[in-house]
Amino acid sequence: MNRSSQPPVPRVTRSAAGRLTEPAERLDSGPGPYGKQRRKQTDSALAQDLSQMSMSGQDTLNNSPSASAVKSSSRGGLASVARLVKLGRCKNVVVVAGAGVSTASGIPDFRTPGTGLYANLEKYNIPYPEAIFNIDYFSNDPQPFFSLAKALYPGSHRPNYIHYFIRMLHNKGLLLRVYTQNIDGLEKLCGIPDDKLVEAHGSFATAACHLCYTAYPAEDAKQAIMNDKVPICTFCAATVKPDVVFFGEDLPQKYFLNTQDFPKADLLIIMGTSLQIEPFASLVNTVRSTVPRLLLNRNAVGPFEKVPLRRADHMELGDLEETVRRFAEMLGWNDDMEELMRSQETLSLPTLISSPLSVDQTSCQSKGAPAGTETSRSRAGGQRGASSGSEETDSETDSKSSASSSQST
Ligand code: CNA
Repeated sequence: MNRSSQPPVPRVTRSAAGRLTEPAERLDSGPGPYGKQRRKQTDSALAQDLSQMSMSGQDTLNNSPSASAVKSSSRGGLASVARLVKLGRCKNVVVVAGAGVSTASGIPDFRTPGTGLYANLEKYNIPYPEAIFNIDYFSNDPQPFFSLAKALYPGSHRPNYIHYFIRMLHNKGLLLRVYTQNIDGLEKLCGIPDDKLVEAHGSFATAACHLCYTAYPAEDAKQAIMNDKVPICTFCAATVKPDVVFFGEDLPQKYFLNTQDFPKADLLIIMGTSLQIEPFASLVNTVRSTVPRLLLNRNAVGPFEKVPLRRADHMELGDLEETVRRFAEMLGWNDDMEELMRSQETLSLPTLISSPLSVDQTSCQSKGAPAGTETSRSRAGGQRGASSGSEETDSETDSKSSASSSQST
């Protein structure tokens, strides 16, 4: 494909640290993928990050950041935010969601010790956790990702209370947008309309050749993957992949709504995410400093690991579903939630896979251009630039986000 003829489009890629392309280095760094040396690097990177971000004269490094942050967590923060909502002060709520939102639906997250996918890698036979979303690794061996895809494909899981709470924010006219890193489609399934939803890491709703990007019927890709077959592009014979965004691939154009939404937000709710993946980790810093940020998670993450918290920051640590139920109660939404869930759960939920394209089942849609692919993508190692105007952080597994004004590869 001749990329130079394409008009410049802004790009942000899902983080793909240099280290991701060097699994050997990871494996060398200790006994197994999470060896001691690597752990140490992480801690020092985090410490450096914290020292760079800390306010002058304030020592953030004397204590473990998480422990300190927990101490400074505003007890009653949930009630304070509920009060603001009830006073009508939060009418443009932005939600940032991660895998912890769906654990109550029976889908494991990545990083929870014991149950997270990263703790169960033997199932996927991969050398290091992020290989499962590494496009080069996929190119050589798609099976690990396809095994995971079989578990995540929409259809076998139902939205839970937390998804419906986000939907209720919409029903109440308060939701500006939900930015989810999840690929399970449960936000859509619980009835959050498309225009309120940014599935930043893509979804299984469409599929395309991972090499030439030619669209492929999503239902056919699903059938193949569920039957342990590899869907093949008949145009170039490479492997077809659901349009889930891998490391180094561009996020959907819809993601750029964040540049309008975050400055406009009057409440940011961050739920069920470790904020380890860029650009999300930095995105939460792009609301105005006076805007309340509410973290609902099992543990402190991202900027909430740093003390002191912003004055408008609140976090409520614990089981997410339990916390969200309490939040709904404080808001006086119990009855509405019950009714919404009852009405939705009795509906037969629609399928999330788009209808097969009208082409031969085994062939790609057309020769040449990647028609119909929602996500324009680049390979790892493409041009990197500044993230979307936010503070930059460096995380253990993932590198900075990148945006550029032109296609570069
Ligand atoms: P992560 O790194 O696994 O972090 C999840 C966070 O949620 C952790 O901080 C957990 O402590 C917290 N958490 C999990 N369960 C609960 C609970 N019941 N109550 C409170 N807190 C809880 O996942 P992220 O979303 O931060 O990472 C982004 C990745 C994960 C995205 O690229 C996703 O594609 C990917 N992922 C998605 C799914 C899904 O679609 N359901 C599942 C697994 C991984």
